[in-house]
Amino acid sequence: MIPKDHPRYHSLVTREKLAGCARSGILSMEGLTAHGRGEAFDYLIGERTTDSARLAERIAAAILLTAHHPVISVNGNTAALAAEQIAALQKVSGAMVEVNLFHRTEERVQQIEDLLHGAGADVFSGEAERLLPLSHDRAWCRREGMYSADVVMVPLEDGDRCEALVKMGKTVIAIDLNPLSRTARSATLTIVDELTRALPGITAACKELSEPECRQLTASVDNHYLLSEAIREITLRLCHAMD
Ligand code: PTJ
Repeated sequence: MIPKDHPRYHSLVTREKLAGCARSGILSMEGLTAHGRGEAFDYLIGERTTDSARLAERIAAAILLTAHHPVISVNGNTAALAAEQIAALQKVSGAMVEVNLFHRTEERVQQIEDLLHGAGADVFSGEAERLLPLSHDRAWCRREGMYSADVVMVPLEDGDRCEALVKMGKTVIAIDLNPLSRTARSATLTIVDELTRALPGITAACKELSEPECRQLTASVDNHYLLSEAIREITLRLCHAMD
């Protein structure tokens, strides 16, 4: 039992939830280590949404709203942490939700799809094919889903699918707390924020942006600037910690 007055209450409750999801198979065991890396970077940015991340969330909303065929790709970590938030973003953005896994088994795909359905998401399922130019199982996706998408959102990604999607000509929105990762650097737009803060931020922006604002934001994408700002925030915090 985690006491409510524990200074790391939120983090401990999240860890407990993820451990349960790992036991039930929704989260891969490797997903626990990915979460640990995310927590470390979240510490470094101060466990808050920075100004540059807030801007990135507004740009992400504009990209989703103006896309022809946007797809939100969901893996085990994303489903375990934020199934309801994925459903909420789908409702306001009109994006398709598709499960895509690195540690893929049919059973895990089904479990994650069921979890998303239960949270209110409309999941695009059906026959997957090995369509992406990758030697691992993230290559499996749906022809009418991610394969034909013009915009793909990839929360908590490993870099090579992100690179492959960009090479295929797609606009890729990453959510990744590590501004140095291959994913962060190869995506069209990277939101350096914790998933459960970033998703409501994008959803809120989807509700409020006007068409001219969307046009202006989509024309302003500068991932290099956003990543530099994230690194600047981390550096500032480290410098203050030494004062
Ligand atoms: O469910 P599967 O089988 O598809 O596997 C998913 C994992 C996460 C295991 C797989 O995609 C993986 O190995 O990812 P990586 O390469 O560890 O990358 C995950 C990235 O997400 C890292 O850069 C972390 O810093 C970052 N991250 C972790 N937790 C969060 C996060 N970013 C935002 N919010 C988080 N909560």
